[in-house]
Amino acid sequence: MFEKILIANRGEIALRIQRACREMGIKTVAVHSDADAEAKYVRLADESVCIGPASSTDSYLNVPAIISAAEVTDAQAIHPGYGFLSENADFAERVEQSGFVFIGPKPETIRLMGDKVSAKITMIKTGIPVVPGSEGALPNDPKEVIGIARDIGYPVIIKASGGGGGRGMRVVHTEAALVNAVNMTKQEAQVAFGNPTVYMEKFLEYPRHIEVQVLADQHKHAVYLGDRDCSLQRRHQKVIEEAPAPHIRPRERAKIGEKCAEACRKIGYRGAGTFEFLYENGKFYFIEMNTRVQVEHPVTEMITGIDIVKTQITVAFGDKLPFRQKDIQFNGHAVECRINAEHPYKFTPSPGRINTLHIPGGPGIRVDSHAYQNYFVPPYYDSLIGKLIAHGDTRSQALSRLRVALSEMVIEGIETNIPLHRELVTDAKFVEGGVNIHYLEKKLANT
Ligand code: MV4
Repeated sequence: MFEKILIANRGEIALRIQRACREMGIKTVAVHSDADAEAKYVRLADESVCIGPASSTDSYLNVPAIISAAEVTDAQAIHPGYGFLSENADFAERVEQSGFVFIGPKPETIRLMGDKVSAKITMIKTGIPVVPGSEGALPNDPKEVIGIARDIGYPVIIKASGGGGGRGMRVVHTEAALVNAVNMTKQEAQVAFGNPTVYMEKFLEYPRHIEVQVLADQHKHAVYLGDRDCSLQRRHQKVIEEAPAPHIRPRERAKIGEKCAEACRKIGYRGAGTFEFLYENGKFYFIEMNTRVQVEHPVTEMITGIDIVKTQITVAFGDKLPFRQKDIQFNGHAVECRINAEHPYKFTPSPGRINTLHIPGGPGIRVDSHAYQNYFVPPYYDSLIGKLIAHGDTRSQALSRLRVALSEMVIEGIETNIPLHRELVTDAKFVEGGVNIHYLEKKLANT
């Protein structure tokens, strides 16, 4: 196994990756900005290297500084976490060219999935169901574009191939608005992503966001770890996630899961991955694939007992997956609340010092957080300060445990979204399960 891994990230995920390494007897190198010099995961790491000033551009996105840190500390592999450089194919390539292992898929796979048109074409070829649409880049000829939209039927959505995660999209309701909308989206895409390519899909009005977690090794083995429902979101930021997705029959889960695992085998996927789907009227429609570990990975870990981060490391080393699909059992239900340093209803960031911190516990409760009493939440990065995850034999038990845990949890000195979570976990529609992607924003607009 690797003897030393550099963790190219910060916050709760840096601590999460470090815990996996320490459990495996692997030494860790933390890299950090000036603003994170005092962080818990920096102190707990075997070694640490300051890679630049507070601004992410100069530190956590500073590729030469990260590679140099790996060189001077003699690390063998780099774990990118999520966000920052985690889905940057050029970074993965530089890591490999410098003689280190990138803990993730091959650079060409990251590049393939980063381009949403090539990702979608790839998935069509492997038999994954996709949203009906242009099935490739839109042509330049406006007449052809109008014809494609007529075939699909309005409303349609125009998406930038270089976008993803909600960036570079435009919904079009009428033919009169189409050509202008396509041109606007192209221009914006050129500015934002340096790539004017756009594609068209049927706009699904009330879908759920359901994603499938996969793990694959470089020996063509791949498994699915079931699904997660991440529909409760605001402005493309997930707020609560859960596994499994409510009201999906086991047969249906196995069918879409097996398709995802099969797609991994066909494309030679390596590592952890997530297939994102929209789910409407009983059907799954692929939209994007994420090639990183995700924020919400713990809910899948809780229901499968599989450590996704440890598995990422073993398959990056070249080991075979230590289990087959038949070995994977889904046990109960898990729900995660993202705890953010922000105003619970205005959503304005609330950095500053945490002067009181009480972390909940008890059966089925897991808290992934780098925060501690007197920790200063820096203003430079995203506002996630931790995740509260509750597991139970049933969804109802997981929610009961989550309610108790939220009632015990105290964070003072900064504002957090804990009061919002306390409301959401008693919301009648959420408790029923299966709300669509617009539910939270509509609820917030009405209160
Ligand atoms: C869509 C859609 C409806 N129809 N595509 C937003 C994020 C990006 N991953 C894809 N997104 C969407 N694509 C079609 N054909 C609605 C969304 C969407 C959304 C998707 C998942 C979770 C939250 C969302 C919020 C608004 C819009």
